[in-house]
Amino acid sequence: MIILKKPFPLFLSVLMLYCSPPKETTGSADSNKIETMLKDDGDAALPLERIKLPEGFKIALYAKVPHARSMALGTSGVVYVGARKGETVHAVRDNNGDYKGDEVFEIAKGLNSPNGVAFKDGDLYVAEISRISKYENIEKDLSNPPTALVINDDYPTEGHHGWKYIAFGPDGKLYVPVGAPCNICEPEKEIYASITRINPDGSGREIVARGVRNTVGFTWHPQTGEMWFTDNGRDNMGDDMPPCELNRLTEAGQHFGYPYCHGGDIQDDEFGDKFPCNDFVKPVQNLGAHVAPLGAKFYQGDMFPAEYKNKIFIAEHGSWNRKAKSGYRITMVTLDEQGQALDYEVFAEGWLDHDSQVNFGRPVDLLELPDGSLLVSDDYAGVIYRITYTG
Ligand SMILES: [Ca+2]
Repeated sequence: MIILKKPFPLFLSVLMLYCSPPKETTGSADSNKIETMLKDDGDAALPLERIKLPEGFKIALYAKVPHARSMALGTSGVVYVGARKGETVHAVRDNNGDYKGDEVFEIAKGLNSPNGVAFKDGDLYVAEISRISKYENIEKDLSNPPTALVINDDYPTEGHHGWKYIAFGPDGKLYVPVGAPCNICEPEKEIYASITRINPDGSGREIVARGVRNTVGFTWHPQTGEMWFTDNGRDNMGDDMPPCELNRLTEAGQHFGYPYCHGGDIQDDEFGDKFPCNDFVKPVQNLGAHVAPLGAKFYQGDMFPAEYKNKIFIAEHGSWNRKAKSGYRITMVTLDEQGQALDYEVFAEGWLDHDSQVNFGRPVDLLELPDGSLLVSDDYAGVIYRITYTG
């Protein structure tokens, strides 16, 4: 596809010759800003017209951020962005309120898969593979970020499922998952395949969920305060087995089945004989096999039509080893008053072209802005999108 760029108006070009040069906005020796590259025609760099949304919704680019993974919102509207493959945590600032990021800052560099970011009381928390750090009073000066304070460096060091999503719960504790260090195995230490929580100072670690293969996205129900999380199903049981999962934690210490049982009633072909599936908490909703569900958020805003409120949106990053790719989309699950799933449907798709099997992006995390629009990070394209409803 040929992308036509708008010609730069001649009179502006001439004008610029006689004005002082534009202020430096790209990275330089004394700056931690990177080039954001968002221009009026910036959306043309990606084929956003291929993304199908329900009628009345629109998608646009919000920012370009290398390896954009988990997102957290600061008090002043700054969006913090973690990275799994990169080594840098970024912050995006929209200076003029037009819902496009104007400046992207490198907040912390040289980290070990800093996938997780969380924000609380003015401080930024970053999770690497085995370490949680805090950047105090981060918004005082994004161009001169503070030194990291390590609050906990006692998490396992395995890279396999070691990258972390983190978030603060309504109890004020920081929730930190620990994936299984394998595709399928019965780990010796109880911390693997769990979700833990710690105090904001890193102390008091306890396990709150077990039997979780690899959750890379969780949130809390706005009314019940219960934790909901996605889980990525195991590989090598076929293209359509087992399903990935959307789960709900109603009591600390619950076990969600891994490695014995998948999707509520599928016994694992290696470990399934050890315990019956009924010993474990079943998913609220089985998701597609290999779709790789990551970020999950209940929609709380007023921008989208009323029927979207309290639905849970899920970013499906997409399969990596399925014959025909699956996922690469945003789905949503409709729930009844008791939190039972009524429907699992596609909200946004088109990052993957099913005919050619080529994808131009992979959704990772979701973040609702105060105006009710929804940000979507994409670590494949290295961007953040913003979805709005305009009717
Ligand atoms: Ca802006």
